[in-house]
Parts: sequence; C-alpha cells; structure tokens
Amino acid sequence: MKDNHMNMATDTVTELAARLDSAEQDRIETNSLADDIDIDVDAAYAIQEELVARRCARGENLVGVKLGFTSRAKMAQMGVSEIIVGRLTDAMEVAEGESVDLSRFIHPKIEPEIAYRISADIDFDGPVPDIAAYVDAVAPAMEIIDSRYRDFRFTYTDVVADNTSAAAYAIGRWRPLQDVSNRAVRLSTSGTVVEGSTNAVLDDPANAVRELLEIARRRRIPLRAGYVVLAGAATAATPLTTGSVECEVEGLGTVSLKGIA
Ligand code: OOG
Ligand code: MG
Repeated sequence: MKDNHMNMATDTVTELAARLDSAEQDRIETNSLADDIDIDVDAAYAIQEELVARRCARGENLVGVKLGFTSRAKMAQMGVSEIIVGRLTDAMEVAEGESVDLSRFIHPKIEPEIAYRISADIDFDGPVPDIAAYVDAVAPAMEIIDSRYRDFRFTYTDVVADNTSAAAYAIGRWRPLQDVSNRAVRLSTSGTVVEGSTNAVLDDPANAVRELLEIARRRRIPLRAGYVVLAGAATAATPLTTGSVECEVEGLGTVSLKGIA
C-alpha cells in the first residue's frame, strides 16, 4: 500500500531517515523509498534534515553544503534533471593526499568538483548579495558519492532524502575568489581519465553558488561563514577503486586521495 500525505507525518520522516541512516552505517543498500511510499520534495528535504541530525547527534558537525545535478553530464548519467542540495559534515572530509578506506562505502564513485568557501553568514531576509560579498576562496575538489540505494538507482525525491549521495570529499589549496569558468578539468584514477570543463556546471560554477542561495533561502538551509560549497560535478562520476585519484583544474592546481582496501 502506498501512503500519500501532503504533510508527511513526523514518525514517517523519522522512520525513513532511520532506514537511510542504517543503510549508510551498515553499508547495506536499500530499495528506493518510492517503492513503498510517495514523498514530495518537502518531505524529502525533511528526511534529509533528520538524517543529518542523526549524524550530528553522533558528534559530527556541519561544515558545508553540496549541489547536485548542476551539469548535463550528471543529469544524463543519473536521470535526474533538477538541482539538489545536500549537507556536508566534518566526518566526510578527507585531507589532501590522504588514504580513504573503501570499506566505509557501499559502491563509491568519485567526481571532479569546484569548491567555494563562504566568508560571511548569509542573511536570507536581506537583499541578494553579490557573490564576492559572501565567498572568499575557490579550490579544486573531489567528491565521493555513495548512494544508499540499490545499484545507485533512485528518483529525485529519493536522492534528496539520501542527503544527495554525499559520502566524502577532498579539497585542494584554496585560492582567492576568481573567475573559474572555462577551465579544463581532468580526473584520473588508476584505470581511467575523465575530462571536461568547468563550463559544464551551469556555464560557470559561480552560477551554482547563486542557485544555492536561492534554494537555501527557499528551504531555509543555513549558510555560514567558513562553510564549504561543492558546486556539482562537471563530468559523470567514475567508480572509485583502490589506488591514487587526482583531479586537476586548469589554473587552480590539483587535489588527490588514495583509495585503500
Ligand atoms: C547524486 C549526487 C549528484 C553532483 O555533483 O551532481 C552530485 C548522485 O549522482 O548520486 O553530487
Ligand atoms: Mg557531486
């Protein structure tokens, strides 16, 4: 039986968040929530918030946000064509060059990203500020995504509820905020090289930050000084296996990590 509520009951939100949380902690994929229940986008964000609250209750701290499906390559790969926002915690951070134990994940993939750093708490009730007023730095980055759904198959609301597949991320050296449009991007793993351009992200990754402000205002997702923002992958994601991975963004340098068994 499908359950369809305009405003999903709190216990249903709690139950679905617990299901995704267990999938992540036990590394056992779960079925699409859409197989059992109809959830709308508001309910999906409520589940995401509850899921992240559970992580914070275990001692993790919010350190940023991430955007998803800001490039056609990602939309085409996953069949979702609307921008999504997820939360990053300190437990997801991988220091530059460090090893990552792949047994933490179910079926990890890696993708090239641009990271921006928020420099001031954003007041959603004030006028929309210029990007330079609230972002002070930019860096090459990589994101490890790990859907908690079977075979990485999900609907739009599923992936929002699952904190947009967020699993881990690495950030290279911060540079002062600058125009990073039209830069070549290359992600090399032991077996593959994927190449693209930062223009794949909404013509300029800075536009992803502008979009974020809109969505965060609408959804009341706080954006605080010091937060990291991942603008969304410029290319399709690649399976993450053991060995070194490096992402190079023209003019911004590189960021690397090492997958270990
Ligand atoms: C969802 C996350 C998408 C991006 O950069 O577009 C994302 C997924 O593909 O599992 O992080
Ligand atoms: Mg991503």
